[in-house]
Amino acid sequence: MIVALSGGVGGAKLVRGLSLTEQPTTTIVNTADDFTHWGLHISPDLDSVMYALSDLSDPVRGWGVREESWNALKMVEHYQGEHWFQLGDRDLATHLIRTQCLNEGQTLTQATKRLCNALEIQVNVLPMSDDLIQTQVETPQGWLDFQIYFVKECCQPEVKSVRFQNIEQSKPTQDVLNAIESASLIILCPSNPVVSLDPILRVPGMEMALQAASAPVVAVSPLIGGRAVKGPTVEMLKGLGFESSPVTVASRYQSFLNGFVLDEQDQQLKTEIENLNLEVMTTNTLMSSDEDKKQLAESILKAWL
Ligand code: FO1
Repeated sequence: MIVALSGGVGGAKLVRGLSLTEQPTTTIVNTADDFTHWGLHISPDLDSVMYALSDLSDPVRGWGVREESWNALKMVEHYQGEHWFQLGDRDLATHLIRTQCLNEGQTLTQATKRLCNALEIQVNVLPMSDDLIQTQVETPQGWLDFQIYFVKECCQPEVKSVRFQNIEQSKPTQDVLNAIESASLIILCPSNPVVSLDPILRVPGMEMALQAASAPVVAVSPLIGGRAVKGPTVEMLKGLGFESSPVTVASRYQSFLNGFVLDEQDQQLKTEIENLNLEVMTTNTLMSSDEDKKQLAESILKAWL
């Protein structure tokens, strides 16, 4: 079993690549971006992973469902309701069913299973925790809930620090711990290290589980030639006082990491990362097409499985 730790859009691409190799895969997904909107429980990263795996993702936006219509959103706007977060009509059904499951007393893991079964997804998609954990970002305007910072404020405010509300009281699910224990390879997807992978790693017990895992643990760089493919990774690392470099990312994971995948554009950093006692592979990590996604997944499996 391959286990992939993933955030939203970028991570979901590699999870899709893994699914195309037909190796049995479990993905553990960040849920600290979750929030309540229009009374519904939205899990943006679970949504992105589910839509990528069921081939429903909108290829331009990267999030949400393709061939979407926006009638509900227009009607909400007509009522002068909150319309800064764009929920399309097809996407809305996901949040309605998820919220209904949760209101009936199901866990987020059970609700996710129900959605994934209906979408005929073969990958086992697991929320990192069934407890509610919420990312907040400290900016010059004060602490902002993550989606306010990310969507409403378009990632414009400077990031001074980040916190994950309720994380100390949370725990990983038994499904997550079992997956890590029985994995034959664990992959950290090229997701934002600050707000996508860090919440997964900071759930109490997660780093210990990774250190104890018998499988090799490898991370894919979220940076290519000094830039993130999408999202505010560079700005966040800099705002927190780190150098925005794959070396920073590899160092963060060093206590449990065995290997690192570096984009070929960053070849010059290979020795520096090898000096962290990591086995480094350089390859194309930009995943534009399904072919790229599968190719990256296959090279990782070839090197470490
Ligand atoms: N991202 C946006 O930039 N604007 C949106 O209006 C938006 C709506 C949205 C609805 C459902 C969903 O699952 C995701 C959505 N996203 C939107 C993406 C998402 O909020 C972020 O990409 C992640 O939270 C960061 O990983």
